[in-house]
Amino acid sequence: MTFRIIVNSIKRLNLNNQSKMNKKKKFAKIAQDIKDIKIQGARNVAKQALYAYSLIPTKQSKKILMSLRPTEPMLFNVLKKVEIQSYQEILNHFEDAQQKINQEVVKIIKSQDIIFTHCHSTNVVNALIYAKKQGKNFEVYLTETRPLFQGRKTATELRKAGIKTTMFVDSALGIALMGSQGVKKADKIFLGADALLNAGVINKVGSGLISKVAKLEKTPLYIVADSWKYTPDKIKLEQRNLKEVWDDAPAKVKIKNPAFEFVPRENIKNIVSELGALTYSNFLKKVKKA
Ligand code: RUB
Repeated sequence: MTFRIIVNSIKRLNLNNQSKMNKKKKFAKIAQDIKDIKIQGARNVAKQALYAYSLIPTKQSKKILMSLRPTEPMLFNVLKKVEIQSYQEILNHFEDAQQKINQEVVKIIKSQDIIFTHCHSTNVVNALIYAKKQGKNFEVYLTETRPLFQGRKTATELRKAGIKTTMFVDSALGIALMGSQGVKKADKIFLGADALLNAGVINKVGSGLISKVAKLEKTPLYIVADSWKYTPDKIKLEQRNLKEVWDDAPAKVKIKNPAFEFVPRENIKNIVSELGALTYSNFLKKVKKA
């Protein structure tokens, strides 16, 4: 759905008095920010969409919110759960799940580890900050994550927490993962997830290549993610605005801007969720029961 269609759909929402107008404005702002990736990351998108839905809890508003980010099953799951769970219960889930994830991640990190991450994942960043607070001494390598530079957000948050942080341009990820030019090779990889599927995971573009290098190098790859990102359904991979890549590109230069990439389950050591740090098949068994 393009933004014009979102705005027109919002106009049709049947609201009349002043307080309803304010809610409508807030709703429109959140919907636009999700669409424009000003609100980024699966967890933040789902949380903000839930808040927007609480402002205007109608079928039409749900339809708008569901259309904003096709690669985010947590968004769909939360908007379905809101029919059977209260707003507060769902919010509590986000916090409880993060705390359980933190407990698992702290067990995985060993002293002096170099941990590689990519893009910005709230589940990953929060867990790393928790590990640091628990006295774990480790270093993080991360990528810039072009074209939107989410790596800068990750680096800023990690440094604020006093974590030793080194940023690499995206195309230097081989140097960070394999070690060369005086750079020590990363010991572990922590990636977030947008979607946890039966065959593997979807995360920021680059994650598929990172997982292949991880396999070659025998570097354990952990997916750190809330289990509410699971879906048995087929998920569409978002293609983003080409202007993000090159605003004034010469005519006829073809540009591709895929936002996400598939990571096959064979390349993943564990899914670290609130259900525990589990192999892929054990995670699927548990999540299907849950
Ligand atoms: C963000 C991204 C993150 C996941 C998980 O992509 O790929 O790794 O969404 O994030 P974008 P979280 O910035 O394009 O949305 O752990 O915050 O749910």
